[in-house]
Amino acid sequence: MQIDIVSVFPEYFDITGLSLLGKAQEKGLVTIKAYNLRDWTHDVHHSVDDTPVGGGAGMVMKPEVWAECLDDLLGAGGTGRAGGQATDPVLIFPNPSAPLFTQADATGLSQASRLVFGCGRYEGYDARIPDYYRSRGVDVREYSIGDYVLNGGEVAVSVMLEAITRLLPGFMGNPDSIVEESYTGEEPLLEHRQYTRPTTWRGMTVPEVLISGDHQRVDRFRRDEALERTSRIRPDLIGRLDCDRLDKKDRKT
Ligand code: 6GU
Repeated sequence: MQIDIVSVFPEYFDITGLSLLGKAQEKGLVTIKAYNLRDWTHDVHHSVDDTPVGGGAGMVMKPEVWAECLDDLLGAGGTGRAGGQATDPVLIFPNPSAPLFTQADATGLSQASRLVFGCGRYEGYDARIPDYYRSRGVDVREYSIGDYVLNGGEVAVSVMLEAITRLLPGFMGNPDSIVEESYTGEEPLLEHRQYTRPTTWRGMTVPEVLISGDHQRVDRFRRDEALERTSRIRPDLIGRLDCDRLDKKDRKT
């Protein structure tokens, strides 16, 4: 997978060289490049923003600079290839006013061969930028990562990047960690709580069923806990549960 990121603070993405994502790049699973949007400006001030048409506070990112940059990265007509690189780019803009980015989106995007992220700063970017590339047949997505406000898209892109790349085949040391989660991805339940040894610590014991060796009872206990915790902590997720997937014992809880 090839990932290009455009930002006025490309240094933000130096962190992608660390940890598991750094290893994945060494292994050749993914290539990440961060570009400075200001490299596509022509004026002495390298300006990327202007005041909002219609009035209001703050600044809005200009469409011309973004388009020069994205035409270069995506290939001039919008869709296509850049320098014979991977095809089928998905263009992603973080935007606090967009639909929420979910595990299902991460799973879908982990199948793409090329992602291009455009980080907006200030009050946002001109709405015609995503509209233009969409009209040229590019798969354009806009996502928010949660109901709070950040100063710009960089941290949101880091979050999406991590959620997507950890799903790449070969990324995880132990692929089972993803298999178990993809189940929770399909069925949006919070995970059961985890314990390790010692089974008694400072007078606190782990639930007895977990040391029983009875795998059926362990599975039942964990599923009950997942359902109970989800209804209490995230009742909004319970609403999204597929009733056909609940078994008779689930209904009793
Ligand atoms: Cl994607 N961008 C910004 N600036 N703030 C956010 C966000 C994105 N998602 C939540 N808050």
